[in-house]
Amino acid sequence: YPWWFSPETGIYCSKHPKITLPTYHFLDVVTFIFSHQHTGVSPALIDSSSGSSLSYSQLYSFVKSFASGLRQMGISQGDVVLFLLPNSIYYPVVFLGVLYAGAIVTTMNPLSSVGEIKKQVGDSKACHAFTGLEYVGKLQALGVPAVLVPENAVLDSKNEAFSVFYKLINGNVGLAPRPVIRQQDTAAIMYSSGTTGASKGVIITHRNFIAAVELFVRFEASQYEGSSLSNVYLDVLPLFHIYGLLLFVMGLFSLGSRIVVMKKFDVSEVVKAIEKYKVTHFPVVPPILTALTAKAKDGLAKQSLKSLKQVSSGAAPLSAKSIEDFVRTLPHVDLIQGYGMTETTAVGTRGFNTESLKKPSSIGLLAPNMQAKVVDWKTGSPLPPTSSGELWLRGPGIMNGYLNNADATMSTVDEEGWLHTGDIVYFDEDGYLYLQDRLKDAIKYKGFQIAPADLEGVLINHPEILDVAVAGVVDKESGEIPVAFVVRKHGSRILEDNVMDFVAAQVAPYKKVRKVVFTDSIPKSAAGKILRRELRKVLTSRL
Ligand code: 4UW
Repeated sequence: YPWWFSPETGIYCSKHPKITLPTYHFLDVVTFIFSHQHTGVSPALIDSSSGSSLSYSQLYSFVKSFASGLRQMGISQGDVVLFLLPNSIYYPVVFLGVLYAGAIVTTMNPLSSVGEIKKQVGDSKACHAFTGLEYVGKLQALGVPAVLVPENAVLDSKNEAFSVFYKLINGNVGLAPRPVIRQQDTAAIMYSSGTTGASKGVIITHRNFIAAVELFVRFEASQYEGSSLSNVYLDVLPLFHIYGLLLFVMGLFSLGSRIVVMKKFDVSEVVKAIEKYKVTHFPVVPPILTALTAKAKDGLAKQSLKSLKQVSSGAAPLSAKSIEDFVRTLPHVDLIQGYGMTETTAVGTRGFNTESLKKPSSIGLLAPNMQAKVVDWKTGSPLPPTSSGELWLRGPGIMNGYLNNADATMSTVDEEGWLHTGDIVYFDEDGYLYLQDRLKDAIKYKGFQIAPADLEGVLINHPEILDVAVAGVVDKESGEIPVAFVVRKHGSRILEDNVMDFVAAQVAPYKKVRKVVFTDSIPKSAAGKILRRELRKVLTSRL
């Protein structure tokens, strides 16, 4: 066997050299990030539509002032603050400001429904919120006090509605004492459904974020020649999700790279932004990659993408056809894949621009300091390279458990510290990983997580539905779509549209049920657990 696999223990270690992580007990991720890079007039963040920007020194000073202001406002260490915010150049300011004040951020999609927000506020015990003008009504309905964050630096500076925000970023840094923050303290509560059940709060500590910045973002940059100062990244990924958050709110600032922030994905706007800001790096999810490839087939658009050096894709499977198409259309751009989870603080695997370019369908090599096992999910025995099984991960990115849910924590992270990912993978003979299937319930719609149990919880409240199950089915455009299997109550005549509208009124748009199958019974195990793989099989054969 190769040196990175031990047949005695069944443990795979990373092929990368081990990295020393900071061991100081008292260290927060904000101090860590800015200990690498924090001054200078070069832009840290640029708003793609208006071109307005924040320099590194502005960013650092705003973050410090914000933190101090928050404490004067009465937000204390350990308080939880909800982010119902779209992407903007101020998102990182507010996020890092809250963490620097010793408080905790819980993020969510700003398009979430009032019901979904209520649930998360209740579970996370958020006492304050940051939001945009478009979304504040939903928080008012719930009585959660909110500070409005501007979206357009130029237009909004004169708007009274943002006066608290402007006071916070331009306040006096020294007024409130700095809290003492330890690496082990909670920094964020991100929501994910994990392997089964409804979405749960993933507890991420300062130590998790520091490790992730170091092992994922800084390590990757160290593998390339030249300075990361000249790299320009385009951010269309949502900052409320771990993938975008780790890169664009944390890791890249420690490298001094430039980030162009786009509020919402639009392929023509993307092409324009890449040309205008000479973007070099573009992290995406598969549907964005496909759209970019299609656009680049037009020679003019392709010309505009000259500056692009690397596209990295993750969060959902990339089809062989998408890869082939991309490589043929944009041969000058390196395509790599990465893999991570909310529960691993995005640390997992990444491809590199060397030999991995010859393996574009691989999700890359195990990150430094991480260990893995590939486990036969029927027998529980660990498997050697080239055999597929469930991926288990262990290392410094692994979450500090699920909030208020000891059972889910115990069934996800075992007593030896292995996180059972619910993904089916194998290692090839060179140590590259390939993701083959998902053992868990989660549905990935355009890279967004949807917990079937969340939708089932909504549907079962329909007065004419007796029983229900939700499963994902492959979809060409979005990767996967949620399908509801519905058992109607006796005498009910509800139709597909009634069911879909019922859900749509209660969930964020990306979570909508997109197909309904009426059935007489839901296949369940003896213990009453829904057999989702069975359902998926039924559906595949029906279509
Ligand atoms: N191919 C197929 C992939 C892949 C994948 C993830 O929403 P979460 O919790 O988290 C994410 C994180 C994505 C990510 C992190 C760091 C990174 O470098 C990167 O690379 C570009 C991406 O999506 O969902 C976790 C689940 O999403 C699936 C997989 O099932 C995983 O358990 N997933 N990456 N490249 N599927």
